[in-house]
Amino acid sequence: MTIESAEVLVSSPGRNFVTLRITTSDGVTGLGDATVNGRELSVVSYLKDHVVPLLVGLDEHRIEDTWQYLYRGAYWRRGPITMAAIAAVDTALWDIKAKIAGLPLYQLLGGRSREGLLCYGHASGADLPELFDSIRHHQAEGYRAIRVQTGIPGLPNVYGVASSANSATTAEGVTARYDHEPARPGSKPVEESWDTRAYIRHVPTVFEAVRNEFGPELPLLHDAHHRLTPIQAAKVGKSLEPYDLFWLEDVTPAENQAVLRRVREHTTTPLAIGEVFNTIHDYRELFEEQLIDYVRSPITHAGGVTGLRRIFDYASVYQIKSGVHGPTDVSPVGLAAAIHLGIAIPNFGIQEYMQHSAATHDVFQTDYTFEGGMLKPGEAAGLGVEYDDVAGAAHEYAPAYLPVNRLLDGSMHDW
Ligand code: CS2
Ligand code: MG
Repeated sequence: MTIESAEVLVSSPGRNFVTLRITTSDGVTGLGDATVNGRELSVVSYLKDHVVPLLVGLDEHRIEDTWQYLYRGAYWRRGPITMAAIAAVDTALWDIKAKIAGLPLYQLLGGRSREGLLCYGHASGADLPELFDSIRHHQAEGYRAIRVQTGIPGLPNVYGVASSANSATTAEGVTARYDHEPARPGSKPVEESWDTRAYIRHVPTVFEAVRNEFGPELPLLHDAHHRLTPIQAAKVGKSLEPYDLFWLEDVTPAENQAVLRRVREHTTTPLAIGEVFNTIHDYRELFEEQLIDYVRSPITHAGGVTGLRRIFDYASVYQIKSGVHGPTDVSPVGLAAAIHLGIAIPNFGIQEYMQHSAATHDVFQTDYTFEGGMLKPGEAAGLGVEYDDVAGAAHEYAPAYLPVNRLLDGSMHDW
């Protein structure tokens, strides 16, 4: 058997997704997620123009060799576009291999190491009453760990704060304050403003109020979203120690990882980094110097099952755990793959789970379940995801960009 064809499917049920579907000469199909939020068409072109022509005729069982062929053979290695394309091929081939074996993918990855994956959801609010309402809503949905993001006094709009304007009905038919979808339709990014000093003053007061309202047990997470200098990150981490966070995420931009030495010198708040990383090489310093506690890369952006499993094995040497990125811009295909990998690895930490909309689940039929605050893979052979072409075609692609971020004096800042 060989790879007979590969289709690049673009669909936008409320947000843009790129999906690769590989079909073998025996008619077995596999799916891979290739969605890079705001740069979807770049991956479409990379796949259509430079990957799909190379796949036809290859042995679909040679997953590792195909990964190496696409990584080393490209010459221009790494980066979000290349690695998302490789991820999609890799995930689709694992889907195919598991379907041919007649097993759910996790069985090919070592079988279950746990019953389910502890998840966290995104609670947010422009102010404390809205935030508390959102936390209660997520607890009512079963979440046992919750990310907390709020507005900042004096700033009009801030990353991570959902508005009731973008509420939607989830797959379970629950009308929810829909999780914050950062990509905004339009031909240019919207501009947001930022004031680090206001943020640093405000964020400890938020977690003090949340702990007073919800008690000391609830695992709380927070995303600083790349916006702090090392010493500002150290200050925030230290100021949050009394509130015992599960993790503080993306405290600084990812390029210079050595700066996290400064953060680690000042705070014991656990650190999570890596949702924008896409290869094992991005983590070397962070692992070997124990600069982080959780790895954020998702299947979709880190070279697929093959790429991410290698990263987790490396992390386990340093007692670092998984914290896979699971926003709505990782498609149900990417999420399903993360669930199959997460149920099998020894160093699972937590899985991010923003619920996809009902419209998204019209396109992607899945068999994973969310109950009791845990995601569990289904028992269907492969990933357990089917793509509905008719539903997919009903949602035309429209450009949508992540915002850009400027300081109050107009300087560009990290979003
Ligand atoms: C965020 C993401 O979920 C998170 O931790 O950092 O929502 C991120 O903003 C988006 O995935 C960007 O597309
Ligand atoms: Mg994040």
